[in-house]
Amino acid sequence: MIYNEIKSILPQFIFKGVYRSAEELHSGNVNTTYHLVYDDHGVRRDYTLQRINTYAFKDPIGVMQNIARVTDHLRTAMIARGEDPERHVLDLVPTSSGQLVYQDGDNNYWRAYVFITDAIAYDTVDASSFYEVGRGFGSFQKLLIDFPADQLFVSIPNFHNTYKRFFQLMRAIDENRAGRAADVEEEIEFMFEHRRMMSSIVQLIDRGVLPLRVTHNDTKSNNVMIDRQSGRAICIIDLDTVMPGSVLYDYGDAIRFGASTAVEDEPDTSKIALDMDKARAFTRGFIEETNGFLTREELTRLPLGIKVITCELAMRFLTDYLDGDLYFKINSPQHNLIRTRAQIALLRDVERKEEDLQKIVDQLIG
Ligand code: GN1
Ligand code: MG
Repeated sequence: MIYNEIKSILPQFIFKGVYRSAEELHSGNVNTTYHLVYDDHGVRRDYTLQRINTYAFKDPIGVMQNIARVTDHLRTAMIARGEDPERHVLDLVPTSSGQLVYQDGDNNYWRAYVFITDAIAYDTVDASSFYEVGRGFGSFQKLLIDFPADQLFVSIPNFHNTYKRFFQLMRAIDENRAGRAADVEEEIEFMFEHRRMMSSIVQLIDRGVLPLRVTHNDTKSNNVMIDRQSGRAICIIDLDTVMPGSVLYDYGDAIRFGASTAVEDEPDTSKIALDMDKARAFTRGFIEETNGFLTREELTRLPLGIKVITCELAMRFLTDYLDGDLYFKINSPQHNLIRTRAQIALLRDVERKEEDLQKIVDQLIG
């Protein structure tokens, strides 16, 4: 029962009112998330409680300090623009001892937020909401433009360093911990064929062609809350991987996830393609918000982000499959392999549509 998993944690946070119910939310692949409902003298209070995955995040306190700094900055920036930050910026609930995170006796780290009510996070998103998602991530970037990047702790080193991730795959093949390497020769071959392409953003950053900015680094459509009433993007969530990075990854990851015709772990790869209407809708929203400050070098290369990030994720899933599923949560022994194959199928379609994607971007940036 869910209550038993969390009952000793609940009193550690300053939740208002009396506990009523909890359900687990299953959309994340890394952390474990619960939606809590409290009753505060007849007023309903909703909260999010999360157990941070410490295999992925080695320093949860550093992660939480980043989130506190970033949300403070967003709040101040919104107030300065005359906007109301309530429901628009993640609101951390402190622990009873005033900390950002609670460490339990089993070395688990927990954190809590005010749950954003009357809003929805889409796992599959239609074109008009995806336009909003584009605006949301674009404006997030805009609000953080003057955030001092050197104050950010690097929550996962080399997170989008696809060049290094390739060598992690090599290591996993070599170690073959789960005895699965012989079953995935085709997928390994695919990664070798894409080796140069996948390192191209890292190289452009190294050469100074692309700048580092404060980026979100996990721009799935379900990390943007859309207001149920207005249909507008209101709040960017999941700030765990806010770090210095390239905007190409944020753009690319959003398209990879939101413009696919199938879910990220679709077993039937014949159903997987890139939906160009959705890609166009997101790109329009994103460019509307960012056209004033992204460089020409960044804007024109946005489509490269889709290829690189799709390949990177295929490789991360494959690496985890070879390691015996240590990183991503799985719901079947083949889950990481299914995810790998789905990403490869998507990348093949992105490659087919590359020129059209470039046209969309070129038209919108004018
Ligand atoms: C993980 O758990 P979630 O959904 O926030 C992962 C992302 C992947 C994503 C794929 C910290 O995100 O990098 O793109 O799964 N997060 C981390 O669904 O590794
Ligand atoms: Mg995430």
